[in-house]
Amino acid sequence: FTESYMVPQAAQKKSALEEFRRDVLEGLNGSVKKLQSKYFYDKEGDRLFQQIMNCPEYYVTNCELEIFQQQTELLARMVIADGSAFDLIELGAGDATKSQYLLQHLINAEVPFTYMPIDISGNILSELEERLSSEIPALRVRSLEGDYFEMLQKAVAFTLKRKVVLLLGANIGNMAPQDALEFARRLRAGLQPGDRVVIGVDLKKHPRVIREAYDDREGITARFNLNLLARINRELKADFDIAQFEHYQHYDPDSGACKSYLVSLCNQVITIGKKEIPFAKDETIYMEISQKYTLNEVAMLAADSGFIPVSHCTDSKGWFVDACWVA
Ligand code: AVJ
Repeated sequence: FTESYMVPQAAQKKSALEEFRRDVLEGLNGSVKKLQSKYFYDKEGDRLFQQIMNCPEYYVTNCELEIFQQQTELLARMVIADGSAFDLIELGAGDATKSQYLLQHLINAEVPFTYMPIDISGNILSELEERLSSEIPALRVRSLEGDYFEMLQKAVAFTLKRKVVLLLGANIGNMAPQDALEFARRLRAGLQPGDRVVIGVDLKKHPRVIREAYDDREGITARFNLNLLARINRELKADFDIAQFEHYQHYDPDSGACKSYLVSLCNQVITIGKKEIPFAKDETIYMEISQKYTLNEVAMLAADSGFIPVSHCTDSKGWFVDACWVA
């Protein structure tokens, strides 16, 4: 039942490394230094993110998990809509822990559909395929490894049915609001009227709760951020002294921007391959945004990108929302 579309591995690895190098050098050469959070997830980064999800302060995953465990029926109704035939595409499926509740529910209800998980990690996809074929053997799976939009295009070309796109895990939060809007517009452009999106968004709440979720007492989030420097050292032949950088977290309740930085603890010059990058004491590297929204702002994002918000479910604390939009 399982088919995959994958790019030959060696070619893919080389160009990925070149792109990594370009992005890192470009990000560190500007007047304001920054790195891209999509590069957090190497093997060690995956492991540290697992640990973050187990931190008492990091509520995000548990909130959305609660929604998928306790409001599966409602989610299923979002997907089934008018009952017309559909296929289910998940952007950034990862290990699909949350969506698996929905998949199982739909299979139990004998709803016919193909599940198309899209992820940039081929490793994660093969593990997912294996697990799903043993845990939900009746599920048709067609996984797609690569960039969201490239693979979305492929997924859309595979099927004439109505499309339902899952974008869970507050992944949209890793884009600044303007980028999120552009992303949502591009997503809309790849869909037809009647297609749907189910999108997970972390909501504004007490600012301390948010800041502490990204600044846990055990320092795992700090290690998660610093790990990107270690990855740059290893993969791009650089010489960051990890002990000379410190994690700093900021949450601005007005804008809803939760941002993480690394701060240089001294004047230092870092070498990346043949390039030198000077850091002043107290200079920062902007690492990641985890943008928070109100329910109203989520509805506005839908409208501004050409979707109609149809329904949503929040967890029992009202901290997280899975919203359903129709194209
Ligand atoms: C994977 C985007 C959901 O922003 O909450 C967690 C990543 N970074 N702690 C988030 C993250 C630091 C996470 N998402």
